[in-house]
Amino acid sequence: MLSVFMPIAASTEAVHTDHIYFALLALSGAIILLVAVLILIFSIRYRRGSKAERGAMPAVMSKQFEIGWTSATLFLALFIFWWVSSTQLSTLVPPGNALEIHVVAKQWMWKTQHSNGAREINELHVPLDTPVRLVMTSEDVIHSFFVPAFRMKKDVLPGRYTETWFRPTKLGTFHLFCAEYCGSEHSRMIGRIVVMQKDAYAQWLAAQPQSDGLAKTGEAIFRARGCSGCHSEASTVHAPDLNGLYGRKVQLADGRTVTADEAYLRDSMLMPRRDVVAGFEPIMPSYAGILGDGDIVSLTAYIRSLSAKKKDRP
Ligand code: HEC
Ligand SMILES: [Cu+2]
Repeated sequence: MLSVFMPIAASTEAVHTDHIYFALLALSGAIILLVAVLILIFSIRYRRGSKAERGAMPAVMSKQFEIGWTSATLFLALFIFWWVSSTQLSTLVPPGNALEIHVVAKQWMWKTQHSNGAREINELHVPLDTPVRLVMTSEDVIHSFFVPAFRMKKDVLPGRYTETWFRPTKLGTFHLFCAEYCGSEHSRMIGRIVVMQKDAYAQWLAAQPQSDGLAKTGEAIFRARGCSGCHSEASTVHAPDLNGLYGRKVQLADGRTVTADEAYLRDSMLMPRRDVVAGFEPIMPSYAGILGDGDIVSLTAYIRSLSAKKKDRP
């Protein structure tokens, strides 16, 4: 029934958003109805010439009554605030196991890239029931990634990375629109999201021509930002070898042992003083404010790929 009025709801977020939407609609409807009915009753009861009582307020309209309904509405408003903001905030924090997809918008197309490097234009294939995290940026002007079936809209900005995520709950093909006016062909900046069964997605992904993946981008940043100056085998600086680092246990100078996961790699780049590796001087500069989120994602993929290569070696 609802699908007559609303686009199909094809993600967990869409269902939550619709609950809020219909609850607010029902609440506003009830208030409008109450006010309209009271207006009607009063305008009949107190019409000119009627004999209705027009003296002081009846005793039920006491101070307690005023305080009661004022605080009841206050708490209702606070509840709505809590409900909506907790739902909205959850879109900011993707689950840790989310599939990562890079999106680049430009006049006038969407370019998407999967973690193995497979690229698509104006299309995005994703597996069912899997959290998908989008890391997005623009090559020119502001665009906005809008998928009505997921109730998802996020601006895509030049020179900055924005992130969002969704968990598709229905198989099928869904519209992707640009929701920020971005030039003469804005209205034609349309794509589609194809939600597939997990195994069908795996097959589809394996069949795509490989191209430069995140790791490759990360490698370029690794050189451009001077990481390789210290961390390469040829370097004269005493810095740890990053080959095989990912997933390994690392002994730190202060005696702790940590596992080199994504968070550790990220902290190593942004706060190198916090986890100094045993046997090394804390000479690595902090890259906070220098590396964007997307750079860190690519560098992490690159460091991860160094582990993979190591394993492949005979
Ligand atoms: C000036 C030399 C220097 C530069 C430049 C440098 N590093 Fe480091 N890096 C070090 C040293 C020395 C350590 C070990 C001490 C520590 O943990 O701070 C280290 C530690 C690390 C670690 C933890 C290694 C482990 O075995 O646990 C990572 C990851 C890392 N660096 C990545 C990077 C990345 C990525 C860049 C570029 C964005 C970079 N480094 C730039 C010198 C450098
Ligand atoms: Cu656009």
